[in-house]
Formats: sequence, C-alpha cells, structure tokens
Amino acid sequence: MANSFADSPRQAEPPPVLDGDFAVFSGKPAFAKPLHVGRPNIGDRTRLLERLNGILDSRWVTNAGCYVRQFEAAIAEQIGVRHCIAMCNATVALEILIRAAGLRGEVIVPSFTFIATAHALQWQEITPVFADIDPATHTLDPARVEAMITPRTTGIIGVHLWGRGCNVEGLQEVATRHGLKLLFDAAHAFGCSHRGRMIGSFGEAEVFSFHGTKFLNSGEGGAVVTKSDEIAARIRLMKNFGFAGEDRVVYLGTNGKMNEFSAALGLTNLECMEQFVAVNRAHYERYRRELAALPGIALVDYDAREKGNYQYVVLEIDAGRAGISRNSLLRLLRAENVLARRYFYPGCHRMQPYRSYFPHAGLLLPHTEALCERVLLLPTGTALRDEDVSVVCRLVRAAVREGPGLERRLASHPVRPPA
Ligand code: T4K
Repeated sequence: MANSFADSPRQAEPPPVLDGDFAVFSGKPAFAKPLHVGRPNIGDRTRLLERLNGILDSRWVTNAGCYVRQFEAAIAEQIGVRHCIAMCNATVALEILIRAAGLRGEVIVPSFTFIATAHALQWQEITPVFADIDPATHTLDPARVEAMITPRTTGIIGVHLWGRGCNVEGLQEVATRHGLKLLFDAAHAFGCSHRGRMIGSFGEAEVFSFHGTKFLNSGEGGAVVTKSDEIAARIRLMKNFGFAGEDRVVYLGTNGKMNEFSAALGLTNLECMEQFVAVNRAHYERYRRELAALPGIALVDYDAREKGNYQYVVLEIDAGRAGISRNSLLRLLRAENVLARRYFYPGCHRMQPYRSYFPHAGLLLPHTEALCERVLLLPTGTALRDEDVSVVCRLVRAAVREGPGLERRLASHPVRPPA
C-alpha cells in the first residue's frame, strides 16, 4: 500500500540510488537527507488543528482537561482495562507506578532495555537487578529471573521489547510463587497483543510511552493502565502532588500530568492508528522480502496471529556468517544518511551508575552482552517511502555481498569525525 503520510517535499525527489562506491569511501550518499529511526507518525492535521484551536478557545491547557480525559477513556477501552492514567512521559509513569505498587529493596529487570526502565527504580533508591534475556525473544528469561531473587526482592518489571509480548505466563508464575509484584514496561507495545489479549492488561499494571519516537505519540507522554482500582486511585493522587481536593493533600506526590496539547495530538494519532500499522507492516514485509536469504542477517519476526504495531525493524547480525560486523554495517549506512541505531547498546549494566555499582554484572548476562553486539534497528514508519526501504535493503545486500573485502577496506579507512 502506498504511504500517504510520507513527507511531501521528499516525495518529489527521485528515489535515491547507490552511486558507484559506498559513501563511506568516496561515493555520493544514497540519501540527500537523513533517514531516521523513530520519526513521529503524524495523523490527520486538520483534525489536530481543530483540537488545538479548541484548546486555545477554551483556555484550558492542562489539569484533567477534556482531551486528557478522552484520551484516557479511549485507551482504557481499547486495551480492555478499567483505568488509564495519562502522564507527562513513560519514565515518570514508571516511577510513580513503582512507588504506588509499593516496590522497594530490589526489583528484577532486563538490562537489554532503554535506560529509563532501570533509572525509574534507582531514582528512588530501589536497586535494579539485571536478569538475562532469552536470546530467541530478547525478553526476560523467567528462569534467569528466578535465579536473581533474594530476600530483598519485591518485584519484577518485564519489558515487551519491540512490541512483542514477553513471557508473561512464565514471569507471572515466578512472581506468584515468590510473592512478588509483576509490572510491565510496555513502552514499545501500544496496539499489540500477547496470546490474543491486549498488552496493557497483564500483571498489576503496565506503562505505555507516547514519546515522539513511539508508534502512538503525543509528543511527550505516557500512561499507566491497570485493572486495580487501588493502584489507579493512588497514581491519580501521586501524579497531581497528592491533591484529593482543592486544599487537601493526602499523599506524597509529584507532577506527572499530561497536558491538553499532548492529549490532542495523542487522540488524533490514535484515530489514524490502523493506517500507521498498515504502513509499518508494509515496510516490514518489504524489508523481509528484500533481505530474505542473506547469510547471517536475521530480521526479528512478529507473530502474524497477534496484533502488532510493526514499529521496529530489528536486524540481528551474525558477523561470522554475514562477513560484516554490526558496527561496520552501521558505519556504512550512516555515511549513506541511513541513521540506523544500536538499541540498546551497550546494555544498562554497562551504563552509569550501574557500571560502577555492579562492575561484574555482565558475567551473569551472556545473552544480553552477545545481543548488544548484534542488533541494528533500521528506519521505518510513516515518514519513509516504500522506495526508501528498497534502497536501504540494496545497501545492506551490497554490504553483505562485499563482506570481508569491505571490512578490510573499512579497517584501513579513517573514521571521519561527525559533521
Ligand atoms: N522504556 C522503554 C523500553 C523505552 O524504550 C522508553 C523510551 C522508555 C521506557 C521511556 O519512555 P519516555 O519517558 O521517553 O516516554 C529515544 C526516546 O527519547 C525514548 O523515548 C525511547 N524509549 C528510546 C528508545 O528512544 P533516543 O536517545 O534514541 O532519542 P533521539 O533523540 O536520538 O531520537 C531517536 C530518533 O528519532 C532520532 O534519529 C531522530 C528521530 N526523532 C526524534 C524526535 C524526538 C525525530 O525525527 N523527531 C523527533 O521529534 O531516545
């Protein structure tokens, strides 16, 4: 299907081509302008502008305005949970949820995630304990989680990476057996299902991100979704300074509110969600077709029986078989203006402050460490044209075709400092 959301000025340009040599050496870059991972999906502008005008006319810009309430209701209905509490971003939503759920001491999380999952704990002096992932799914391995439990453990936070549900049943089983709370960081997984049930409805509560780079974006934004009346009530207080009435503060709180402008963008994008999925899926299928049968290059798969948002195109590169390493491919693509990303390199345990706190954590994270060296995310989303995807695939195919020779040339070629 043609992508009607792609940037209009770029549509006039002819499809870029690989011109002679790779740009990292002397060729012309395949793309005149950068192709990003994480360009925002933007829905119906007319509808958005109507809503923005409505906000200005009403002079009601935040504090439980009508768009925040509509956004929350629409999300709760779509996920099939009783409560959705919209917030200013997913990191603050995680922090507040962690506190509202009563976590303390140690909480088990993957290291193969965005740093916010760990920081949301450490920020409130709860120790994130990193457990290894299952290399087949990239998500927490329940057996490794169980091995990390100590008398100080109070909870587990699973991450539905790339929008694929983690082993919810295995984690729930471990949590129940040890009397632990189970929460999920569902930042990547809005609109996705696991075993036929919408992600957002598992564990005690889950957190979505609506950051600009996410499938559904409200600029900045996030939400806690839960079926628990108790957790929801506590979070509503905590995200609004603990106010239970005009002059009545009943709880320690902070400011985690979503504003009306974000909610208007979120609502508008929510209405276009099916079209975003269709574009993402078409790009994903094109990548799959055009990168099929390349030795050592595997595209992370989505289960077609589940609902998916197809927001991430994730390559796993086996340098030995592909003849080119992930880092060399990244260098090569960047020079072509394809700004691929190494999410979540080098792993939270190798970032500060965790690197200093737990210098030997990597010994218990062999699959995480191996994956951090293999993963590369390619651009996708509604900002890309179908032809762009094909050109990226041509570049990857050319890199693999020239594999070891290319590695030798790159090794002797100086790395240019960023412009
Ligand atoms: N848990 C998980 C598993 C997460 O992945 C995240 C966030 C969170 C929790 C926390 O959610 P929030 O608190 O953010 O709601 C980005 C995002 O900032 C972050 O939200 C996201 N994960 C993470 C995976 O990616 P960076 O450092 O990669 O962002 P940046 O600025 O390099 O942007 C990525 C690409 O997107 C760039 O190539 C440019 C493009 N872009 C970005 C923005 C913001 C645009 O084209 N337009 C834009 O407006 O972290």
